[in-house]
Amino acid sequence: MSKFIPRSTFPSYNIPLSSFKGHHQKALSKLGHLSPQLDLIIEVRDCRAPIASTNALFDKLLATKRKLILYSKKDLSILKPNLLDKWHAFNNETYMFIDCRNRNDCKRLINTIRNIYENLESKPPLGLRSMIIGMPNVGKSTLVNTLRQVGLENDKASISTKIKKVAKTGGQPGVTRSTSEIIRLSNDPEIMVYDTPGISLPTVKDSGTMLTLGLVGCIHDSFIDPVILADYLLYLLNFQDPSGKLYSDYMSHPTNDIYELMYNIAKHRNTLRPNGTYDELGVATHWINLWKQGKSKKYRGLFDLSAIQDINEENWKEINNLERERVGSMKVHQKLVDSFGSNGASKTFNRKRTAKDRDADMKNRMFKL
Ligand SMILES: Nc1nc2c(ncn2[C@@H]2O[C@H](COP(=O)(O)OP(=O)(O)OP(=O)(O)O)[C@@H](O)[C@H]2O)c(=O)[nH]1
Ligand SMILES: [Mg+2]
Repeated sequence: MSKFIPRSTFPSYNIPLSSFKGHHQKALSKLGHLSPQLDLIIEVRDCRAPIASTNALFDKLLATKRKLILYSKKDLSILKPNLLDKWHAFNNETYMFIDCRNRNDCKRLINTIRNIYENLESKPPLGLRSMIIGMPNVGKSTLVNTLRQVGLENDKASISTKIKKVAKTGGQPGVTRSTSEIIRLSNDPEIMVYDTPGISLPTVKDSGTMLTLGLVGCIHDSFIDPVILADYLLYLLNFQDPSGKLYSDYMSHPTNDIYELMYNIAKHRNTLRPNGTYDELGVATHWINLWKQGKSKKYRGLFDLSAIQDINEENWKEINNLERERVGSMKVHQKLVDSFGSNGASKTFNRKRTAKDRDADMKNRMFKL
């Protein structure tokens, strides 16, 4: 048998490149308005798509803020941490790898935020205010709930009452529709956070990026034809491992033909019709969901082509710069510049003191006297 050669390119299908909605625009404006009052921005990205789930609009809007980057869903990913070390060392950026549902990861994160607070030059009297931002469905609300559970668990005031989940979560993008009220994560020191709706890009750069976002659930299931998405998944898997081992449950040899794979999946699941046909959409969706939801440990994946190719820091920086340039020429960006200036609303790294802060300052001073 001749040696199997995986496809080196994927056809550029005519799929929509935008899933930008009214509530995304609204959330962006809210972000701009709240930004001067924030000490810390927590940006969540999906670590199965570290590049595609980065939203360059945030960089444009929050350029001057202190930022902590989180790569979520680490339990579903095979991304090598040393690749991120390599990329982020370039800009001296702080990042963490987390599972948003894992209490130990959230304890680590709360401690990191506490350290940031302790190292602030002038400590805000009303505690540290942060905001969790990111693309849709990356795990922001799940993170708020777990952080609250671990941040308040030893707190005397809340020890007798059950700490309830405050943010609604769900398997599809767009569960959170508006920016939350401020939520308390810890009392000593006071750490507060805003949960925000996931914000997409007005348009993504190419169909490959859109397909990657589809595979990690950042865009809604109904957006892309499941057979195209299933085929893109097969293309990426063959790229990572041309032996066919990643779908050896269904067939004994590797293939570039999604219909051959789907036929074998249907056969394996006993859903072939007597005439040899099968429900294409159903089988494609089943195949995608195995990976998207990480049905078992063997389905841990990585769906960003550049991350699979292990690109170096120079290339990563170039991709980011090109993306910032592309986003900078968009109408949505122009609107933000008109409202908040070219560096976003914040001219300072630290947050502005509000009337409430000044009031608290005054009380503290009087207390000392
Ligand atoms: N396996 C795994 N699942 C996660 C993780 N974080 C979140 N999830 C799941 O991902 C789904 C989306 O989580 P949400 O917290 O609703 O995501 P979100 O970012 O708030 O989404 P939007 O509000 O739509 O922007 C839920 O089904 C969570 O259970 C994680 O670290 N690992
Ligand atoms: Mg949410």
